[in-house]
Amino acid sequence: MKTETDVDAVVIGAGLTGLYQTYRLREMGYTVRGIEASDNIGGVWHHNRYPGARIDSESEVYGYFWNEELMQEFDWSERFAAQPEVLTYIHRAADYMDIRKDYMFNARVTSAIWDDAGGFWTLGFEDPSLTPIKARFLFSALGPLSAVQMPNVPGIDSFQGESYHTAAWPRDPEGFGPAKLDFAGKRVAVIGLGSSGVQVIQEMAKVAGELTVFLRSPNWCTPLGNGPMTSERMRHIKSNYGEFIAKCDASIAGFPHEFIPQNLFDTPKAERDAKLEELYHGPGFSLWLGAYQDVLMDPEANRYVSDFVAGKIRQRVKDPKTAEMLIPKDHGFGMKRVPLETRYYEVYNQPNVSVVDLNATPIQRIAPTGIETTEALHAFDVIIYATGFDAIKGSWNRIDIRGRDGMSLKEEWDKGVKTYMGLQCEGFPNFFTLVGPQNGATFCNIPRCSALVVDWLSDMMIHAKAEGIERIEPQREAVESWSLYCTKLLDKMLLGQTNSWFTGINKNVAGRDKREVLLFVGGNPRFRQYCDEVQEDGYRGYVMS
Ligand code: N01
Repeated sequence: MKTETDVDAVVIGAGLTGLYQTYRLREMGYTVRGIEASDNIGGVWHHNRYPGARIDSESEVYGYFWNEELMQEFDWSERFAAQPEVLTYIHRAADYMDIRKDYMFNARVTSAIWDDAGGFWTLGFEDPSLTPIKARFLFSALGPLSAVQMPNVPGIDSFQGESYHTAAWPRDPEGFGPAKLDFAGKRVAVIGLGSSGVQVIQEMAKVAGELTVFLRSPNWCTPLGNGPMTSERMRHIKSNYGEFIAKCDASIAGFPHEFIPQNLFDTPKAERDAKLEELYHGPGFSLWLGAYQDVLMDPEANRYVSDFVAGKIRQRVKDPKTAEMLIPKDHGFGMKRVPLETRYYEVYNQPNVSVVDLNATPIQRIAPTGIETTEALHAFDVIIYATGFDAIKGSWNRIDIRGRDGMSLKEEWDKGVKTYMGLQCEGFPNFFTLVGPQNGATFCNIPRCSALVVDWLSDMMIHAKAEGIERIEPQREAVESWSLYCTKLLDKMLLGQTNSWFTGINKNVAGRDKREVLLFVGGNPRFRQYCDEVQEDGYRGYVMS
């Protein structure tokens, strides 16, 4: 017998994706409750407030393209907006959706249990004073990069100075940016050289008395190309938003960059070198996502571009030994997420900046006064952990999610992730993983691509409402076939053969040392086409009752 629920649907997460999904469900006439662990909206932009945090997407394509009014109203001040402005944008979007009233804040979900007989989910909370909620449908918009990960070194709590993780940075109580912390003249350590590390290093180098970078794996970084957004350019964007959207939607990852439809070595050397030079200095991911079509697939073409970028690092970093340390040796250009930078490499020419090579002298422990490597105890006033996330699966693994017969999502995913369209897993009815493993939005410009997924799922929910459908789950064959499709696509890409969060590797998390197929790398157009075909085919691969 059907059990009454508190609400039709729950959406976990108040980031860009969760807010929009909640809004769409409400507007379709579902009763919906948004649930957020934090005290406010914004998701990663609420938490990642470290100095220097900004988007690597062009500002105008980082947002809700469905909201024409907001697009026409909002003026971005920089080509690549800084974190406080992105969060301001999200708050303005929330005003438009009048969405805060639909959310519970300070409510960390710790369990989600499916009742197969009653056909509903029960969500339990960390805070025992919160009453569990029953919902027919569960949408998880947890964020693939939100489960904060500390390094697995002993002694972290023993440190007597200040310490911060980039993704859990203290907030300005009066604004949307970071707390006003004073690093002037201090001895600051940064561990981690991903996108967060690169950005925070650039800022710390300006103020710290001594900045020490603890380097384990350097990344290939290219210039961001930031600058003020002139009112003329903003006007141009507003009058031509349609073209910007079309360009993003035609590209593999939802950015305004397209691969050159030509192989690198088919282009005369002088021409290709000039092109690489132009792309290197181009905005955003110009070189990563806008170079020759074979660079991310053909090892030789990739080596050529890697050598080109290595040459840039050697030019920009004066000390040859330091330059060599900063050139990746374990992967080629673009096989991992490319951090974008602004005078990052020049930081290493400053007298107040030094590097500790952790490959030569690994960290032994965090000591009360600093960081102890196999070589020395380095004393600090501040340690900044830019050590990233338990990416993609981690956000879901931190909740006890149990489907039919008590099946644990984490245990299933430990055996190997399998999904249908990155949206549903077998044995977990009415449960949707937005921007989750193997979803088209995860290897994409997330606000744009996740909104497309939310729209698609919302069509499915409209259909469900019209047809009185109360249970949606994927067929086993559909799951097998989607997961195989993801595997085949990833196999063609060099990034599939590289250890990184893209492929599920995390040296800080036990059991995360084997590569996995967590991404759909077929590109946004192909994912959308697949979605359209499934829909036209009466939601092929989904069992609805
Ligand atoms: O995290 P990361 P992130 N000892 O995982 C090192 C998005 N993002 O927060 O590779 C020493 O990339 C680790 O070294 P290794 C973006 O998608 C976007 O920087 O494990 N070092 C690595 O260098 C990005 O890709 C934006 O050897 C340790 C670093 O920490 C994603 O978030 C800005 C260590 C972690 O790098 C994640 O970026 C920021 C240890 N024990 C983030 N543990 C923008 O849009 C880890 N490391 C601009």
